[in-house]
Amino acid sequence: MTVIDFEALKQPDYDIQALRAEFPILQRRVNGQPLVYLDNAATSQKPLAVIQAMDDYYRNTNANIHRGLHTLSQEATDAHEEARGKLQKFINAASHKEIIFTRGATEAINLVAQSWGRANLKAGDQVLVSMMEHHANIVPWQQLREQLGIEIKVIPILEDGSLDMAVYQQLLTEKVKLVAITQVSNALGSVNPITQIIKEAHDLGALVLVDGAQAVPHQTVDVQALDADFYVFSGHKMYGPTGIGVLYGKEALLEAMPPWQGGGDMIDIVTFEQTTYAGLPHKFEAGTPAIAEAIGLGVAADWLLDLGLGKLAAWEHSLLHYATEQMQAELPGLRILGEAPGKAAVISFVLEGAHAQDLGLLTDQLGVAIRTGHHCAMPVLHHLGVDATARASFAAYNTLEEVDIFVAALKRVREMLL
Ligand code: C6P
Repeated sequence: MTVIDFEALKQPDYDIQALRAEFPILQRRVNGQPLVYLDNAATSQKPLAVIQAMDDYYRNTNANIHRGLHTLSQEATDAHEEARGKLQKFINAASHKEIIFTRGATEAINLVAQSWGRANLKAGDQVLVSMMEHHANIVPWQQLREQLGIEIKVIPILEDGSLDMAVYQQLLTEKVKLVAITQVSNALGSVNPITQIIKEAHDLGALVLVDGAQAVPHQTVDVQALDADFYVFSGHKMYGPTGIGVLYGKEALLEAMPPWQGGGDMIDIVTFEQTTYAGLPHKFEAGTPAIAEAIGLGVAADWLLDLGLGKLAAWEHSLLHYATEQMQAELPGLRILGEAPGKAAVISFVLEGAHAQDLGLLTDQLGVAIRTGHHCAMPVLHHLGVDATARASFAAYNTLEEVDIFVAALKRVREMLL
């Protein structure tokens, strides 16, 4: 078991009360109790910087982009493209052309499946996914399987929830054209050795799509250092707004891919006979985009970089270790799913005799927000023999006191239910 340094646990390396003050929602009460928000893997709360940037955009700039010469349209276009530059910096992409705005990680994966997949895969080609994927990184490949007759192979996990790298290496044959894999599991917290995964796939000529939805809020991501071919994430899990996310793709790959959706903004010239398309990144951004959301996400990316992801992650790990220890000490019949070394600050658990749904409902009565259910990762839960878990997931603004409230709430609920 992990040895805990309680001195190191006491304080994060930043002023957490000042940080909490940046999140208005943390002041509210839920069911008469102060809110303890531990559902950060589902969506994080938003700091004032993000809220104010979006409010300011609608108050002072709102216009459609790329369409008008008038001042507001110019300003909105500039702000939208500036946001793209911030996201480029956030993941260290080589060019702004490699940052495609999407509605989120889900849409980004669907884009790759339908554009790159349809253009490059044929019957019998294999896509490797892992047992711990979110449905967003399973279903689009199944749809492609129906359309093209490709095969999907699944990399299993070990008992502690880490990826079975030995089987990965066996599955990695020349039939594999794409490895589509999550960097961090939302259901188990496992952190996959993504650099090694990418290198080994590339050695055999396969491309790699990384689902970074649960990684970007908690660790620095450098897509060039990773050598990822595609990297996807959602804004709302990294302190940004909903409705916006990013598909990163290497420029040469994106350049060669056909557009996915057709419409305004993604074209060069349209006639009834023929249409030519805009260059990157606009080729993949049909229709009026989520302008305020892109601006908000740009601010969130800068906000995270300014704070320092390393410091935030160190504190989240302290919370993870403290919560794990407290839960193990206080809750007989506890089973934590996912205990891979170096896991992210996510605790998925079941309590003997208490249904996950009841845990979620009753802790909510005590002001504590956790997620219950299958977490859109049904295959891995079924593999581990459960239909549902309760899940607490931590963010930079959570405190040790909140962990205590959470564990006390679980204790009370357990007593009520048993
Ligand atoms: N996981 C959770 O509670 P969207 O919905 O497109 O923003 O993100 C989808 C997604 C993709 N991959 C991973 C690893 C994810 O965790 C998620 C979203 C949330 O765990 C909502 S189901």
